Amino acid sequence: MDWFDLASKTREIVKNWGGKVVLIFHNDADGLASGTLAKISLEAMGKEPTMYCIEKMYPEIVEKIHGHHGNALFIYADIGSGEIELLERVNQGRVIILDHHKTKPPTTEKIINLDPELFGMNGGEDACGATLTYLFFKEYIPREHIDLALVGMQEIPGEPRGLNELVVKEYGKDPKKKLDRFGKIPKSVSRDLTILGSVGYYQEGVRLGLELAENGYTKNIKDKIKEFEDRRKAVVRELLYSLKLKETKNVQWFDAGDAFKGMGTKTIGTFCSFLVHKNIAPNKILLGFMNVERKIPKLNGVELELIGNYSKVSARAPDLVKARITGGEIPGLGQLLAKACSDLGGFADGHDFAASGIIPRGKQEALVLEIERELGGEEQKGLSGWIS
Ligand SMILES: [Mn+2]
Repeated sequence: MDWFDLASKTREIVKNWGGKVVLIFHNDADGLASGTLAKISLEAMGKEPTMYCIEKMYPEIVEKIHGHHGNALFIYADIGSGEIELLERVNQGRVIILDHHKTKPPTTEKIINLDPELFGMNGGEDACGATLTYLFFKEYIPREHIDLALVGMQEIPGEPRGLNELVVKEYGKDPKKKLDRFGKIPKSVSRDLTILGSVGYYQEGVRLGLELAENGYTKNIKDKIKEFEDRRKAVVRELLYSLKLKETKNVQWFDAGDAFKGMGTKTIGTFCSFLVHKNIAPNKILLGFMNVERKIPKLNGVELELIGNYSKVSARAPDLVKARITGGEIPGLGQLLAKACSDLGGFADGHDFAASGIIPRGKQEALVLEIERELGGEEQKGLSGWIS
């Protein structure tokens, strides 16, 4: 069955659903665009979705959402497709996934996975979450909100391809020009949504992001974007000034602790992406850690809080590490981190040159050792013997 056939069959399930509907979406620009498109559409269908905006698929959080809402219809937008097994374990209702990350086919018909990866497309190139959500709900979406798909696809580099290209054709105007509803080009709107949802995650940023995506800019939204970004930049300046990288044979790392407190965990990734182009060792994997806050920001759902204390880790590959990965000498960072994090009771995903994960707090140095072990079967020296 092709994507559009499954989408229209699945749309019938949503239309005819008599019970509760729960909408779970990611907190980056594509996630907020996807969440908004789904919310508008469900409301147009006469449904009132209970909404959760999450940064990662924390098993304990996903479990709680499903435990609380039981036999509801759960719609995942721009998140979820990487955790099919977790969803199979916790789901007691129906699940529909509109996501484009690496995935696998579900083994139960209670879960419908519309990830383009399962339809011969490349999720990292041919579609974004907002495009999938737009195409899925199209008949319920006001014509002008097609711009949210253009905003969502900004996370994918290069010219639009596959389903994204299809939506751009349907938009019918120059996709690089200012959008009527926003008065800005898609890239700028995407940047602003990222600041609201990711930097402002713990400070009502998600609510403001949804408001921006649905209704456009207000003075308050513009002020908040500036305030969040100014604060983030101040923290970055402070960190750059005080930063000392610890080093082992293949890894260089630092722990930002609570420096980014009040901001979402994407901030550590953004900081590492910036640092990787600075004067650091070109031949060692860069790892940055930060503390994860326990409380998940509340929209209209139940209170959610992480049970454990966690650290977020971001991994980046400087030039010589990229060469080692490309040459097949060492595995990609996504693979490396996924193994190391899961061995320590956490989880991770990502690409060859950039990846991120979650580990129980206190295991930061253990993670460095785990990576060293994976990379070379170094004899165990203990961390102190490696720090230079
Ligand atoms: Mn996305």
